[in-house]
Amino acid sequence: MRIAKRPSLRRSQQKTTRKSEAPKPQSTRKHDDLQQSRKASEGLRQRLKDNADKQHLPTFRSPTSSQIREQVNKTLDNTRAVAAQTDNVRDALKNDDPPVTREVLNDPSHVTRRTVKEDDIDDVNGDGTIDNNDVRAAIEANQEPVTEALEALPTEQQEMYQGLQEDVEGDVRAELALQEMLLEGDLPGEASSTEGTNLLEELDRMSNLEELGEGIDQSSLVADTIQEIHNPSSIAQLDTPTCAPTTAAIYLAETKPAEYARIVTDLAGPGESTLANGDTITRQSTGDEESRSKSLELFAGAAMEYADGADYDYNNETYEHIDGEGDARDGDGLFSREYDRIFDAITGVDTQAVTVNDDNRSENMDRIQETIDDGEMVPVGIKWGEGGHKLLVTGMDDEHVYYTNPWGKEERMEVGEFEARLKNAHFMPDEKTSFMDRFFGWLP
Ligand SMILES: [Ca+2]
Ligand SMILES: [Ca+2]
Ligand SMILES: [Ca+2]
Ligand SMILES: [Ca+2]
Repeated sequence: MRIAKRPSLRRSQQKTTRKSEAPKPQSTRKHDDLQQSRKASEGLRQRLKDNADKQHLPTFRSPTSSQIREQVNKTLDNTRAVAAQTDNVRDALKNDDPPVTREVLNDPSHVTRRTVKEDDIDDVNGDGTIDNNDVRAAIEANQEPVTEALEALPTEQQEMYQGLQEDVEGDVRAELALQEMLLEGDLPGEASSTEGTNLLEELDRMSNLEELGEGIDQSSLVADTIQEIHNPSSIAQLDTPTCAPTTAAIYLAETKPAEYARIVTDLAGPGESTLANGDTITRQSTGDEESRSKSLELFAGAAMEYADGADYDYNNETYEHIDGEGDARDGDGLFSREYDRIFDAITGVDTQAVTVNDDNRSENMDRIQETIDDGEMVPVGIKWGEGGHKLLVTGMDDEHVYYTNPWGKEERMEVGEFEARLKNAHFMPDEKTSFMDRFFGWLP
């Protein structure tokens, strides 16, 4: 039996979220209402037609007039719906409410959760409940194909894999994630780190670090990193004000998994890592009260310290940016220009931070769409409640914008509301940006 066909700890859909393959929403109530009203109006038309047939009268004078009538009704309905929606969004924005059209599409368990739920795995053993026994059943079913896949690798790589297997043993979710990365061809993986190493080599280096920073458990670090790279949508800031570096972590884990593993390994061991642009980031103290993964805690702290610049000392436990006078600045997140700094550093190119206002709003929506169509993801800042929130846009169609929320969820929002909330966006370099764009917009 082979269950690998049905991915268990589901890999993020963000790579494939495109117009034609948009994931299904959890709630389809709106859609159902629409279907019902469509059915109702079809029923009405049929009754009119039946009556007309009985009386030998034409239903509508000509196909043209019926088409016009239908079109007019449809347009009116749409206009009313859009107006109602716009009012809701306008009220929400005015009252500092969170997004009203937001829908959670996939909510994988955070890697430190240790247990699974419906969004992670199916009822593999068929006992009617979703729990770790299903993960064990999936692992068992994968044994044979895993052995086959391993035999196809050079001995050195087989040994690296076995070393990782020993590290994660007992953490069933990490065990399954490791298996699936092998079966899906993510291991050994492309040489995507700036050092030219692949994912297997970097995980192996992590697994064999001789000295680690205080409070870092090697096996947990390996297990967390494997699960995060296996499904970057599970990377979650939890209750910390770190949406910006967490979004950067998701971007890296998705686009250059070996690089994410390399940076985390550097930070966990030596305590310093040189990024793609040549700058160095430094490990911050770890051990916050939240149960963030150790990998994210390391990455986010170092990224924050780098992004807030030399004028601020970032505290990874209180999440404060302390100035030269010893005072914490207002707001614990990052400015858009600070996100630009870390995004430039991890991509190794001069990305463009664009501040969105009413004059360039629709132009930037087009640009996001074009970037998505080119297969790129777009980090954006949007108004969320009283403040802002960083997200990674992964898809867009006529009705919805799809994104990974650094709360560890894949979500979508209606295009109109997303557009109204958009504050800034970060694009790969081209000629369109202006210097001033880099200095506005604030995000916690
Ligand atoms: Ca079960
Ligand atoms: Ca700093
Ligand atoms: Ca610091
Ligand atoms: Ca830049």
